[in-house]
Amino acid sequence: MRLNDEFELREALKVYLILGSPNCKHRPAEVLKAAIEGGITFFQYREKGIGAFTGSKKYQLAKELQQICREHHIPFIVNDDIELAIALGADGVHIGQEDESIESVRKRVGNKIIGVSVHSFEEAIKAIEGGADYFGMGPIFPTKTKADAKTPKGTTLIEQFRNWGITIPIVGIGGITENNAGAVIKAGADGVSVITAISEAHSPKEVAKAIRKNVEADL
Ligand code: FQP
Ligand code: MG
Repeated sequence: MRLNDEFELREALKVYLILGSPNCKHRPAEVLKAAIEGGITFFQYREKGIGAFTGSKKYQLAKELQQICREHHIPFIVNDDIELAIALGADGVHIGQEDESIESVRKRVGNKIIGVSVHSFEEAIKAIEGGADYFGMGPIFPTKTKADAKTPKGTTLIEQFRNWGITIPIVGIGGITENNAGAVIKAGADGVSVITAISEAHSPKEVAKAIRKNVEADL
């Protein structure tokens, strides 16, 4: 799947689930399947945190989740691990400011989707010049998922980017739930990215459904 057409990518980013084995109380494959039933539109495999798989366990889980995404036509993105993304033939990668440079990643992945975490105007300009396909912006709200997360900044920067005429697809991330997803979309984001609200939900399907509904309502 190649989604480099900007309109298609923007559409696909509406409800972006991220997870890896440390985020899931139940089998990650089951959480992903339920979330797909509920209406998620994009997926990132992020195997990070306490007890995170490495090596062949990481590869096997990635492959299993990729297969599920394929069956349901959900783009499959790999966080940080460019080598894994290439080995699997993933649809794209997500990189942050502390990861490999966009230019170098672009050379390695060709026309795969490249998402970049952005926290300022300067980072945004550099990322656009480097050929980023979309931005992940946050943390919008407080989060416990990422130990090294920055201070939550709300939706102000997303609003400012849109006022400055930055049109690149944006997803908000960090502490997003069905109750605040709409505000992120109203600020100018094309989608919301969610880990805990879905991965730790009693019913990932119902939460995914509620988030999708609220995003659509405010788009
Ligand atoms: N936005 C997104 C996305 N995905 C992410 N993984 C991040 C932001 C955070 O490198 P980074 O990226 O700052 O930290 P980590 O590698 O620990 O996730 F837009 F996809 F929602
Ligand atoms: Mg990263």
